[in-house]
Amino acid sequence: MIFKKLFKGLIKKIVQFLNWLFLGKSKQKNPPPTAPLNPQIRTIGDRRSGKTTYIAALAYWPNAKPNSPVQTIEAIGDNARKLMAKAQNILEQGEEFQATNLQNIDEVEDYVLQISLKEEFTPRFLSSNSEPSALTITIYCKDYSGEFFFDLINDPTKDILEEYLEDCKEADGIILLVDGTSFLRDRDFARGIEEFFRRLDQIDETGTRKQRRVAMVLNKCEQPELWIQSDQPRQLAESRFPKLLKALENWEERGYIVVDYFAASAFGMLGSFKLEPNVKNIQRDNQGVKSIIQKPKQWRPFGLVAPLYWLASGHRHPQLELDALGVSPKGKRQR
Ligand SMILES: Nc1nc2c(ncn2[C@@H]2O[C@H](COP(=O)(O)OP(=O)(O)OP(=O)(O)O)[C@@H](O)[C@H]2O)c(=O)[nH]1
Ligand SMILES: [Mg+2]
Repeated sequence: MIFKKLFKGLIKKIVQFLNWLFLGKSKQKNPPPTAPLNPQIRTIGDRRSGKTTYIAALAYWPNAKPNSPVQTIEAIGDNARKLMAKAQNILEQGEEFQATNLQNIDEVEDYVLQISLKEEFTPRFLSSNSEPSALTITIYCKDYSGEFFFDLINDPTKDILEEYLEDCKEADGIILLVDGTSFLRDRDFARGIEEFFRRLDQIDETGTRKQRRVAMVLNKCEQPELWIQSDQPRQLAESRFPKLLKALENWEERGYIVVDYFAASAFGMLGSFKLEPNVKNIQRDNQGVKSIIQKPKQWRPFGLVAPLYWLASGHRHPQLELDALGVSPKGKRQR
């Protein structure tokens, strides 16, 4: 018994040490963060891309794996707690959220979430001292209506868009959430993102510029055609949304944004060896797929934290992404 405990303790220390060592040295696209880990984030994306569900699933964080790098996700304040309750009362009952309305910017829901990583998964360069210590990231996140993005594409002169764009000016990071099955909309999305950054750039010109991080998140990656490539999010984005990717990378080349790619599913997979999507698809068209959870008791989202970690720190967290992916339906070990 005592040996078993000692052995477990030793293994934990080794994992801690390796993470501390290697997470600090993993290949990174961006320089280390200088800002505190409390970014202002806006979620944009087409109607039905899954923005509200994504934030709700994060706030609720059901059935976390015991070996996940994430210790806890805490919903802070009334808004986030109400959303968490909705995740329980709506999503977990096998229903879906109503579409979010385009409204006056002051009425847009603003959620605060506190994400804590376990000490052994906190990279050395983010520890405040030389000892490993647990990391907490506080996210301030606004859930825009997809109508905002739709109008940027189809009705860009609408007055209310200017309010939203002014509000985006405050953002440190942007989640561009894309329903991975809606690839027929690639051209439209590229136009929308072009319009978005062109106008944001004009607004920025009048004040101080900041280089924002943009996480393009391919959502609904439990769908088999996406799941098989979800360990390579950039390639997935390039093969499905080449025009959107090019538009993003053009802005990146101009030094205006830093972009990176992620794969996620708010509903996740079922099973532990032979995995299958934990969803019932209720509608499919060129706008993407509408689904509900198939087995709510086994609801476990994947890939939701990795983009937020990157937005906050500027570094990818390999284990948060591994945690997301596990084993593919083909039994292929990911990454
Ligand atoms: N398959 C699948 N469906 C999802 C996922 N996340 C959300 N959905 C479904 O996608 C549809 C739209 O979800 P919402 O969260 O309301 O999307 P939204 O982007 O907030 O939509 P708007 O408020 O209209 O902009 C619903 O049918 C959800 O149940 C996911 O990870 N996988
Ligand atoms: Mg919504």
